[in-house]
Amino acid sequence: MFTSEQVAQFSEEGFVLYPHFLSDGDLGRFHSSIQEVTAGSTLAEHDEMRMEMEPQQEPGGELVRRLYEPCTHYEAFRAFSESDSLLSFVEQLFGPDLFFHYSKINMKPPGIGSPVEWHQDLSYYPLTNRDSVSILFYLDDTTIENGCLQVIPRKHTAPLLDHSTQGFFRGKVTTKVDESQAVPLEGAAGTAIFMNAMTPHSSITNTSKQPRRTLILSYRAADAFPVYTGEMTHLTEQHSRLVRGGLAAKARFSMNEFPVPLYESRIASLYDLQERSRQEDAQA
Ligand SMILES: O=C(O)CCC(=O)C(=O)O
Repeated sequence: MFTSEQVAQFSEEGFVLYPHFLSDGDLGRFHSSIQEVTAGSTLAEHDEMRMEMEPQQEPGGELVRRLYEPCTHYEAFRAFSESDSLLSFVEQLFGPDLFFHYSKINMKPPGIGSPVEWHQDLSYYPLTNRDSVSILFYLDDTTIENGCLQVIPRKHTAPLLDHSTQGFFRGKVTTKVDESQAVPLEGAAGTAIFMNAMTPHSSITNTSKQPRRTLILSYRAADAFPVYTGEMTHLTEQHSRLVRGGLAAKARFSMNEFPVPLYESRIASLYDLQERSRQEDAQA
């Protein structure tokens, strides 16, 4: 369980890092499941509903960028996402009534792994309040060199940073980010990072020879309801489900207004949207 200092850190800083959250057994099960699910997939031939490949490789290349929704599709991950031990941590942050929201595995393979630009998760799926957490579980030893998460503390209670240009959502912060405030979060395999969905974060390309796989799960308080169901945004709701406690009879509002993500066109993922946005920046 979290100590009271850790709960206070989450509330004040917008994140808390918890070493050795996963056991060696958890890591072994997750690594085997990933191996099984990705075996035989190539850039030219893979299941687009279940995974996204690194685009900068030969058609026969096997480097996977992301696995979509492991906690819905694969038993080892689903069981973990609904486990009492994990949900008890989330309950310490948001109370007894909890929704699972979504999951993914970002693979960041050695030498190529795509960067993730500065963004706040709630910009993708506005909710009636900020009681939403993204939990990153490092599945490999993770350092600055292989692209650890970096966060900007104490921004999760401020208004959302701008993620748009010309009225359209770009999936990344579009104003200047003061990177001198960034905190890199290195950790051994098994480390968990609990991050408020309003905390700005990013990670750089993996230029090292070491993999950097990260399992990401998102949960929210049952009374944090989606406020916008436009194209793309409603997709983040597809797998949401009550995992602890009861349904909320009232939506709780903690903000008077919040920007909604208006998409210029359909996108495959955050990576795809951020890449398009980088190309537009380069042309400007
Ligand atoms: O993989 C990472 O380093 C960060 C991932 C992330 O922020 C996201 O997928 O929304």
